[in-house]
Amino acid sequence: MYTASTALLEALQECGVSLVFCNFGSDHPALIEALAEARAEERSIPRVITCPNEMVALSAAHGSALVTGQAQAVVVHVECGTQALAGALHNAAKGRVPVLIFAGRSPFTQAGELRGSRNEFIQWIQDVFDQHGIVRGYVKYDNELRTARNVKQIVARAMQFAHSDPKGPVYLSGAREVMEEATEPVALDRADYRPIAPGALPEDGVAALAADLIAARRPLLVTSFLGRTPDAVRELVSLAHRLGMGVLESVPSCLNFPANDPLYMGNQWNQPRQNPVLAEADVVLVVDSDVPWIPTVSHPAATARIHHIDVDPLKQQMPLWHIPAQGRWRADAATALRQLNRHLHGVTIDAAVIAERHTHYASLHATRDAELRALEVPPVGEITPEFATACIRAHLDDSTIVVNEGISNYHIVINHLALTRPGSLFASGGGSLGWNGGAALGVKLSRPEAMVVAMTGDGSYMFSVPSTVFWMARHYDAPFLTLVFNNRGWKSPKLSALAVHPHGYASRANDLDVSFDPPPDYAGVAAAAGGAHACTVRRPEDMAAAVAEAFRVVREERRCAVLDVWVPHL
Ligand SMILES: Cc1ncc(C[n+]2csc(CCOP(=O)(O)OP(=O)(O)O)c2C)c(N)n1
Ligand SMILES: [Mg+2]
Repeated sequence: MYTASTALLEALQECGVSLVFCNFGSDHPALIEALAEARAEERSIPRVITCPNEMVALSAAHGSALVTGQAQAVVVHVECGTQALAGALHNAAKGRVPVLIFAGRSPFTQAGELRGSRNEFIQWIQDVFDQHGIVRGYVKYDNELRTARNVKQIVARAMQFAHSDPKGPVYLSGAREVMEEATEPVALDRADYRPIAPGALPEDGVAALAADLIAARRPLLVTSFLGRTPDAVRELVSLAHRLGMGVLESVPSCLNFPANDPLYMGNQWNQPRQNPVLAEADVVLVVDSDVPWIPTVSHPAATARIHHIDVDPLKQQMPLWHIPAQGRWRADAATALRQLNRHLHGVTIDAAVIAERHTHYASLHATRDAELRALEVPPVGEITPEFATACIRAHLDDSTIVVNEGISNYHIVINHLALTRPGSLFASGGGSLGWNGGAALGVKLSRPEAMVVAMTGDGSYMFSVPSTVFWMARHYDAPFLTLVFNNRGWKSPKLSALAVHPHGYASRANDLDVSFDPPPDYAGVAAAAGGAHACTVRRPEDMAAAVAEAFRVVREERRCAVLDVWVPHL
């Protein structure tokens, strides 16, 4: 039988999907039948990954897309499976990550009129008026498959949306009767459905921007996610070196610039302080950033000239957003930076001016570097997050990919891993916690040769549904290492409260309802769920051996390892 479901599988395969993260239900008999048929006939289909939790499924597709650029597929159960995607959908949307979500729908006939008609009580309960309304605020495109005849065309169009800038999730649904419908195969040329080509700067924009950067005394580039395209990092390194331009990251969600480059000026997270490098810059080029600075705590000088290049400069998903900028362009970062580099080839720049800029930034870089390294000395008593992160750094190799959900230790992970390779670090780009486990799985499934490390807060570890994550990691042979910064609770809501009410009742209270004392055995959960190597570390002197053993287990035994690292209480 060639049904709408056969066509769906064929379309996914032809659109480059290699992984389908599935959480099945009564809406999927046709799909399950089509999968079994394809396997019986030895037809090539995407690999099905069974996901006992939908948020993990979508986080895994997210992780996979970060390292491949390819949207994978997530299959969920009607409206309640759609709801269970939970905050993972927020993360994919805010992180501008391509993914195709397919949900079934309750049958629309109840008297056996069509194959797939209602035959289970739950199909009345799960019939809702606006299934797509659950996700519409978070997807770039949604559509219902209404006939088997154009399933492939609609999947290809949805993929075109997902893969065109700004990228993001798309959502399709299909009722049981439609997914059972027989049809004729349709040949589809994927080349007809290419995504929109990356945007470039207009010619006058290139010249004006280059002139301003050359004329500046202290040019500075601020970015959060241009490194999503590794080519953009290489272009940025060339541009920064040609101009003697500093690079400052703001809440980076990937590696944007090598941490060991003398022009790297570090990163700003939620620290409540004016960033001195930002204050000093007279020309600021913002490239791909949702929050280049937080105006109430840190901002450029009022006299600074600001330019903004972004894949989404209007920030179309954000009701309130503004930065003052003289120039604004919607462009792909790699393309725009390449244009600037090419333009500068033909321009003479005063070498002494550039040399002075290099010297200035190199000196700031060296000072920052020394300060960071001083924080890594083995502590006495309790393990510091800085020391713990430096212990991880000692074991990284050229294949390592880190997913960062460190929360109040977010910037510490970045500062003390000090990574240099484009594509070696990712955060969700969103704000819904519990991404790390699924994301690490998705990265490992798509990059089996990589050593994958998840760095997570204890709260975020619990949000990530570890029972599902570690069962999947063992079942699909996708081992990775997790370090839990165990500060016994949610430090961030406490910091938020004290920032607004520094001298209020909360500042004097013993209990702010954010502690987990005594905490669960985080590593034990992973061991029970998926045979992970479990280790709790409370003393600095035990760290080195514990980390070495965890890396060995992941690399040699191909088992997950969870290091529950006790850092100072929140
Ligand atoms: C799904 C979700 N629920 C709640 C929050 C609010 N929130 C932000 S940070 C945080 C604490 C996270 O705890 P942990 O991972 O231990 O990090 P810590 O703040 O302790 O460093 C919470 C609950 C959120 N961002 N996302
Ligand atoms: Mg915590």
